[in-house]
Amino acid sequence: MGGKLKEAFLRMKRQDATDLVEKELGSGADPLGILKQCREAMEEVGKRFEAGEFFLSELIYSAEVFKAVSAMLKPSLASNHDMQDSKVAVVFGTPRGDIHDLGKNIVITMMRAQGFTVHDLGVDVPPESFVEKLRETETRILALSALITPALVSMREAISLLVEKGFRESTFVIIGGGVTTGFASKEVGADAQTLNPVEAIRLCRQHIQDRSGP
Ligand code: B12
Repeated sequence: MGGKLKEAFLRMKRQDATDLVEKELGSGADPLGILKQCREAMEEVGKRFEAGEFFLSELIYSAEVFKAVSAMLKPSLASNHDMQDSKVAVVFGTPRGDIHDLGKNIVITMMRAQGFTVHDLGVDVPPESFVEKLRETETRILALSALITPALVSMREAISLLVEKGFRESTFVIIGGGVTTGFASKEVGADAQTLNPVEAIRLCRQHIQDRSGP
């Protein structure tokens, strides 16, 4: 299906994309595999935008195709859980200046399906709001999503504010989103980085287990 699904994204054919996904899900395909293909298709949309072959309208419409597909994937992603873990709470958001949220919303769906409590602050979130939410909810994990390069600076600002307000030691900071890398993670002062939602869930759970001791 890979080629056909990518083609549907690149030609902005929402109906074709949802028909393909419906068929795949019906035949028992792995929803994470389908998600991976959608992400790759969106990357190609981004490349064509960068190359001047696509315009903002194509970015917007591809997001609509992605939203339609992710609405179909969500029930299977949400039932794809191994254990319910109500001990894990996370403050999540896209930092100041960045309004991308498709990937963030997928990760949140999957975390909630695992029983995590997720405080979703949305997009374009100022550093103060992250700190305030961590304080108010006594949450010890901060998850930040970034898709544009300037948002890495906003991530660093948010983490610097954690340091300033005395929350850094007690907070595990995990970052993700297309523009992040392991190198960027070190640069902004985060503890972990991944693009894989399953790995993100594992890292958060691991952190809580390590903190609570044997
Ligand atoms: C769709 C899209 C849009 C949509 C967003 C809609 C929405 N509601 O999110 C719209 C049209 C609004 C948009 C706007 C813009 N965009 Co845009 N956009 C994209 C595009 C094509 C796809 C992004 C996407 O949703 N991918 C699919 C999701 C599922 O992938 P993901 O977010 O990476 O998430 C996965 C993982 O990263 C992970 N994950 C995500 N978050 C987190 C968080 C944590 C903690 C963890 C652990 C994991 C995790 O989980 C997901 C699972 O697969 C990308 C291309 C690309 N290469 O990404 C460009 C792209 C991100 N956009 C870009 C640009 C330039 C813009 C604009 C500035 C364009 C403009 N001239 O106005 C504006 C920015 C506005 C702003 N201030 O933010 C550039 C950024 C370049 C850069 N490095 O700075 C890109 C890379 C395109 C390009 N190649 O030029 N965009």
